[in-house]
Amino acid sequence: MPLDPWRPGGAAISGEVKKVDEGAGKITLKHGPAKSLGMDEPMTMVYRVKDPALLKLVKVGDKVTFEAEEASAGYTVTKIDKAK
Ligand SMILES: [Cu+2]
Repeated sequence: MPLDPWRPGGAAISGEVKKVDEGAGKITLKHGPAKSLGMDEPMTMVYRVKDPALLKLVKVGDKVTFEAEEASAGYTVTKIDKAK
C-alpha cells in the first residue's frame, strides 16, 4: 500500500466545504494556496465536479482533501475525501 492515497503526480489540496449544489453539479470550496492550479492565495471558489457522486461524499462544513484540474469548462474536482 502506498502511503500517498492520491495518484502519482496528483496534488491534494486541503479545504473546507462551503456549499454543495447537487442540481448544478457544483461545489464551493474554501482552500489554501494550490500551486498545481496556479492559485497562490487562499480563496473560496466554485468548482465543477467530474462525477456528481462526489457531491454525496461530503457536506457543508466538512474539512476535505481534494484534487482538481483545469478543464475547458472550468476548474473541476476529480477527487474529494474527508480530511482525516
Ligand atoms: Cu481556488
